[in-house]
Amino acid sequence: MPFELPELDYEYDALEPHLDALTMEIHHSKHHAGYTSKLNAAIEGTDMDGLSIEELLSKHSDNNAVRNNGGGFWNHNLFWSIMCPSGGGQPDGELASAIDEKFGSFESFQKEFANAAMTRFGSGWAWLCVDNNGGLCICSSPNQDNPLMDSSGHPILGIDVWEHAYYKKFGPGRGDYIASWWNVVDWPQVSANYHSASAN
Ligand code: MN3
Repeated sequence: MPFELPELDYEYDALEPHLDALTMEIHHSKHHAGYTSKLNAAIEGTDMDGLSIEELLSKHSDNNAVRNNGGGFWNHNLFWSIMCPSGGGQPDGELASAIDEKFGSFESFQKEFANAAMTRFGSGWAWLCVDNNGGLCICSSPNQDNPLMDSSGHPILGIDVWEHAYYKKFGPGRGDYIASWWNVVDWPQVSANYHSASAN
């Protein structure tokens, strides 16, 4: 079965005014669709056909087409799923406790995460991950790489800092984009990701 571009759970304009509809539409229907079809083309007829996306990323990231397009496929799947129109605020429950324990406070976590996103030179992503010891960690990756590729952690939250994610609305203002993006983060979904990643 080829990989399929996921439907969004909300309309392209649903994250306005924080993320603009045109960027959302192009990002999903062109960029994410492109990674998806190129991933399918890269594995069709090879012995990689039939592997899960996680298996492809952890075992076949030495294949550049799989690395770039499989990474793009997985990363954007996460990205859409951790945003929602009623997002923002702060997490609660065990994720909130884990953030406080690791980073001191939610504000300190936000600062460190935004710094990882700001200092990623060129195109890439910043991540909040569950590491191999079950703790939280922040990191960033170039291009469409992610921590599944070197098995260093499992992302539960990620922000796309490619210019295609923000340039139409924010121009070169990556910091303004990051500040706006916090308003659409779906913390209940991030908490669910935290629990499933911690259970592994
Ligand atoms: Mn993108």
